[in-house]
Amino acid sequence: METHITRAIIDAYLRKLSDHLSVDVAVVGAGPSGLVAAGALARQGFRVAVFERQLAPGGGVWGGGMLFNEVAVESDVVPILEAFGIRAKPSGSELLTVDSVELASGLIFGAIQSGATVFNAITVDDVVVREDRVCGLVVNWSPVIRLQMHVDPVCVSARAVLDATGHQSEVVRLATTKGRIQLATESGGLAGERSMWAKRGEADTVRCTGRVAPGLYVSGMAACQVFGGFRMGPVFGGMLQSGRKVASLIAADLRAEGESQSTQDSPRNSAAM
Ligand code: 48F
Repeated sequence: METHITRAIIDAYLRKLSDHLSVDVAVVGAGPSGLVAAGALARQGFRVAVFERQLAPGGGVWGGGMLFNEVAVESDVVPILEAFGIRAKPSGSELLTVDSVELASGLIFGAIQSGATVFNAITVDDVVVREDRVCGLVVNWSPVIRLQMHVDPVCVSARAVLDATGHQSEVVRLATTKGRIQLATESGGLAGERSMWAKRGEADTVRCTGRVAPGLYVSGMAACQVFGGFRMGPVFGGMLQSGRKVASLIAADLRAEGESQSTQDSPRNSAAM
């Protein structure tokens, strides 16, 4: 019995990992923006893997504001919440509140049910860059990195990489430092997140969301870090909208690439060559 349990787990995990060594979209960070993006892309039929450093996906959602486990959202994100089966309550102002445990667990469950695969306790440690395009990730077990064990990582290739790592924008940092990638920002580098201004921050999160280099996209607080947006604290509407926006940008880019690839591969073009 014990051997069967172990074999079942190992076989299932290795199958899952092996099925995601080459994906359409690799999402780094299972916070709110990454999970909404992962769910939306998976629903459209893209192969999506989410890599999350922590054991528990959910990012900064669980703790609400200062461990009061409720978060605020604007009413225009109710349709996004409803798509995940998450309920919002009136607050007595124009804002609604959501139980942060319901929000985190609902986003995780919804993303997975939509077809995204979440790999927890895995840290993205580096990027793979070819001809100035980010085309993959270097990953290792989080405990290996935390304990500074001298163990080489492995690689995953991706047509698009989404940095949804929150305030540190870790993937973009790696792309600029080790990958020597020039960013689509004014300076070519990170502009840096600005201090708290909830209303501006909410709008900035969505405005800053997008493609930052070939193959590399940013959402959520990582987008504010890269393009210099304000922070907003425990109000999450901008994060959810950011996830939805980046999913539609990535989907459009991948479809356009797919079409140009199939035009290049078409028999008519081959004959012309
Ligand atoms: O920070 P986080 O929740 O991302 P977000 O979508 O949302 C931000 C809000 O939670 C909050 C806020 C509210 O409005 O400002 O902060 O921008 O989640 C980021 C996730 O990325 C993981 C990290 O553990 C967290 O769960 N992460 C960060 N770096 C790495 C990583 C890495 N190198 N590899 C894997 N996961």
